Amino acid sequence: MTLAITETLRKYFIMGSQNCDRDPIEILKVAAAAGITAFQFREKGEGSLTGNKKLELGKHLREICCEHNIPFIVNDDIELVDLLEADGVHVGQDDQSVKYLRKLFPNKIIGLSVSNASEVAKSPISLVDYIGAGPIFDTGTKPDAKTVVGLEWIIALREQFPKLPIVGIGGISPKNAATVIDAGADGVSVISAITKAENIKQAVYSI
Ligand code: 3NM
Repeated sequence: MTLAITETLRKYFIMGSQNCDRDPIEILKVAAAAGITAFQFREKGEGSLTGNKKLELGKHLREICCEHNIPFIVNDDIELVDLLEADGVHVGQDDQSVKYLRKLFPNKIIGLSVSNASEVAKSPISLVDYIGAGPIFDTGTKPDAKTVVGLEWIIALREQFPKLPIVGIGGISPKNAATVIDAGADGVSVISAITKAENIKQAVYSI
């Protein structure tokens, strides 16, 4: 059964090997069995794999998502989208343009990060399937994260786009995930809340 995109966003786990002090394959296996609703392969930044090693890890992670019927989304890397037959691609403001991606992938999920009103103004929002809004809270995971936008950013986006699928990102944990949903997001994206959790299963249940 295929979930609606809003349901797909509810527990959206993002990970690359650089986020893990355990085997990423084992982390994803536990998270997938525990009920994440989407996965993004984000092999990016300091310590990340490249080339064949990146591809090989991607293949393992893709396979786990197939087994659990979880959408597999690739961060930014178009070549990998094709090679791994990903369900979608997520880009930031400085990555490939959404217009180009939509031409390339008419039927895949396309997600775009937006952190402020001027980014929204210059983005072709009607071409994306969802937007990632953040950083909602302080995050130690992305060194170049933009200024914290708070729950107000979710509230503002929801007001401007009543029907647009929105997922919050940045510093989201079991302690604050409900506030992000209450503010109007369809779901939460997390990295460290799962990769660094002592009990991954519990973390997935609680976000
Ligand atoms: N993008 P954690 S914040 C990948 O604001 C990413 O667009 C962000 O990691 C944005 O869940 C972020 O560990 C890091 O805080 C999220």
